[in-house]
Amino acid sequence: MATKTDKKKTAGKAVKKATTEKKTTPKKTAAKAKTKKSAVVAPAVECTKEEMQQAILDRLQKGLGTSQDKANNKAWWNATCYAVNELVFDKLTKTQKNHSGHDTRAVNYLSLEFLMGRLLSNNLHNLELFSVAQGALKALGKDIYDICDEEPDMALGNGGLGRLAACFIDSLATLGYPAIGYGIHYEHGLFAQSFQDGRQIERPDTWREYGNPWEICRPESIQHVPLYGYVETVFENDGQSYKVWHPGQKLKGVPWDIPIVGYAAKTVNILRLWESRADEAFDWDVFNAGGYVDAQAEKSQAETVSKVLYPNDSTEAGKELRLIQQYFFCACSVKDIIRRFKRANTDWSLFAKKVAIQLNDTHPTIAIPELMRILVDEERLGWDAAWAICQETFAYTNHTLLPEALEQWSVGLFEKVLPRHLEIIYEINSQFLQLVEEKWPGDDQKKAKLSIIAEGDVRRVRMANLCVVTAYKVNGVAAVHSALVKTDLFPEFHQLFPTKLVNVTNGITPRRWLKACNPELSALYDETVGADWVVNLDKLKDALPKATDVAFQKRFMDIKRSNKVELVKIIKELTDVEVSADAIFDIQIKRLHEYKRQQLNLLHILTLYRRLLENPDYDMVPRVFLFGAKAAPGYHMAKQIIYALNKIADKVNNDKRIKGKLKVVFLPNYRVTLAEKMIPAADVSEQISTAGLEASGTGNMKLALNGALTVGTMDGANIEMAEEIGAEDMFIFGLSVAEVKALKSAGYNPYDYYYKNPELKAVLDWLDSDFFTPGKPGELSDIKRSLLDWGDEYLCLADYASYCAAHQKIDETYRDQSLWAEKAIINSASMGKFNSDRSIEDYVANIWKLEKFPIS
Ligand code: NBG
Repeated sequence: MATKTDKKKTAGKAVKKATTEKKTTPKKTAAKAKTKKSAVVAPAVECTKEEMQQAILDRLQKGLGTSQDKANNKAWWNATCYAVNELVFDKLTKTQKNHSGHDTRAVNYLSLEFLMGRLLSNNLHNLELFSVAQGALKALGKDIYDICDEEPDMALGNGGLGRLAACFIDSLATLGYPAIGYGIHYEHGLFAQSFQDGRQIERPDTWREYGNPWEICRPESIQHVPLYGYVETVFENDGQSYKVWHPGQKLKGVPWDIPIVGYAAKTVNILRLWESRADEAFDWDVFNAGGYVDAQAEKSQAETVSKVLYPNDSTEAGKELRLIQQYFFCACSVKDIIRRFKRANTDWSLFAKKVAIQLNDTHPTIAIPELMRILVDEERLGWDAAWAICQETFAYTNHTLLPEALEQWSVGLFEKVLPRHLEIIYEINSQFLQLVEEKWPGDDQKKAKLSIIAEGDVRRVRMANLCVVTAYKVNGVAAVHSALVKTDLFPEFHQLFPTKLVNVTNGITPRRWLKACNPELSALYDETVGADWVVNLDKLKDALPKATDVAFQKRFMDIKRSNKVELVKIIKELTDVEVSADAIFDIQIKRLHEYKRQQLNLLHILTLYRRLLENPDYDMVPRVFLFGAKAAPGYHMAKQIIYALNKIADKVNNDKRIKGKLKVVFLPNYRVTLAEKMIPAADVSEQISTAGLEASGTGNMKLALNGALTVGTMDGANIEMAEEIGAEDMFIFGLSVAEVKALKSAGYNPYDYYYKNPELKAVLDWLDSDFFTPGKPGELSDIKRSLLDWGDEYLCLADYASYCAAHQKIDETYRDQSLWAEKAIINSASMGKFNSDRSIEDYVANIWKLEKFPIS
């Protein structure tokens, strides 16, 4: 039998090479939890343990050509996935038939990122077959958690934006809405992270190196994508003209479908991911006439287009490829949408009634001129009719106010890659500027500011402006963010289109972020409020009266503790650091970015460390600071912060003088699967962005739902969380959005804080020494410089004192275990609003106007 050897081998490897995909499932916790059948929904799929067992064995033998005694865990995982697929595909076919039979209106969610994580456990939970599969595998001598641990994460996204897309498609399917997610079938998702002497090392992610059992290739729906070339104006006999784009190159888009199983499996939608290949139908004559680039280079470029997910905050390099990637994706998706529309319709005036296209950030903006191009040049609809369709079809979600994240492409690049699209954008812009002229006659400044084309040394296409001009609705992702979109980002657009800008507060799927990742708490809620909280998260409120019930508090905190014990093991395996489950687990998990202020957390850690060194008896509840974050490979300061935290961790964790009161752990290769282990074990959730800069945050919701208390600024969704929970049950600190603005406009000088606060000065000066980097003084000085000489753009020093005070309060509160438990329960039970089902219902009511079509 391969089991034991397999386990040992993997565990051995893991200690040596801390960052390989790890066995991270909290087995004991999960096994202890009773997986109760939902009381309100009938079993989604009929399948007995024996049938499941047989299906797995069949797949093992007939599908994978191996046998029970030879198969390793990877094969068992594959066989289990295929067995589950048989049930899923049946529902998928029924759903698709149902939707096309009714010619339903559907939303097409266009996103360059889908951060799906693992699918097996999620699909089993949504089919309500987790315990059936668990039993079946057990009977075959296998532990379901070991088997689930074989699955590589589908990490086709960077962070919150991609994970939001994944939560949304889960909710759309759960609610029974016709929807299709469109994305890219990246060969390599977000890089795998490891640390070498504390520094981040990136390795390619290989999620589908040995195939992916969840995906189905659909060669019958291949699309062809033109690029480069030139545009010809053709005149007809009646003097009318039309445009023909003669491309210099063509790509082929191959679709891979991944079934998205809604909870209780009433609907199985699809996520369609496009893979790029060289197009054999390439027009060599035209190409030769244009004579642009070397043919070989083009072939390999064709395959490069879907090769890698671009990390956020990347540099200039790869701009052309990134633009091509976006266009490739949009062209395939728009053509596919049209193909589906044409299956049942011939009348273009029905298009916007059948089709809603949601643009997830500006990344898929080129879908707008692409639809215009098809309607005007190919369908010959006439500009006005085509434009009317576009304006009724597209909606756009803005996810950030950070100027560097609002995409702009140089006109020159556009002209080279997408000459016809540039013409179309010019025409859209010229008509739009007439509107601006009508509203603000003679105001050239307004025109310059609102124009889709930014003038300057290098003229640029502003993708966000193109979105706002076109879309029928534009939404921000939390109330404060949407308000700032109106007042700060697009104030003139708001004047021009007063009903266009709206808010849809983000949410998270309770299926993955409570039911699957925290089985014990899930079971406690089943028992306390009824099992339908999974589809109606507001139900958790019924547990609020129990917040002061001592017996309930004990159960709630026992679960927290057992989750912490599991995380302690994972920490040991991944980093070899020993931590105690009695300490406060204080967790910051999110992309590494200066506006998210991991460096503020760092300053506070140094503050505690100094206090402990000055007085080893310093009275504090032992604290473990845990981090998980990837830095964009080209983002120097983010990488420095990782390095500094790792160096500080080395020192702190090995300093006997502080008697284990402080530990710092940076877990490598943060990803959905690791989040699923860290979140249930968190006591404190760090949501400490500079007010006004975190559009929403969604980790904040996941952590609170699992009973962590938030230390946070009044930013993003924290504000709405405070409304739901009550600010007194969170640790709110720091400047508000208004105060940030006031301080910045009054002229912020970080030195004022440095000289006035001796503790702050001491920890900053510490970074100049070689205390954390023996023999290499100055290695961490960049961080100090960025916080002083370079202006501390994100106001860490201004918020430092109040952040430390909030942490002091955390320490005091935690000493009263009953009070802490009460607050933890209140936090968790108040998260009903932040359910992605609610977000989707908001989108449906205010933007998409869909009808539900679950399979009966
Ligand atoms: C991110 C924001 C988060 C937000 C997610 C999802 C981008 C560009 N934006 O605050 O930073 O929660 O989007 O809306 O990744």
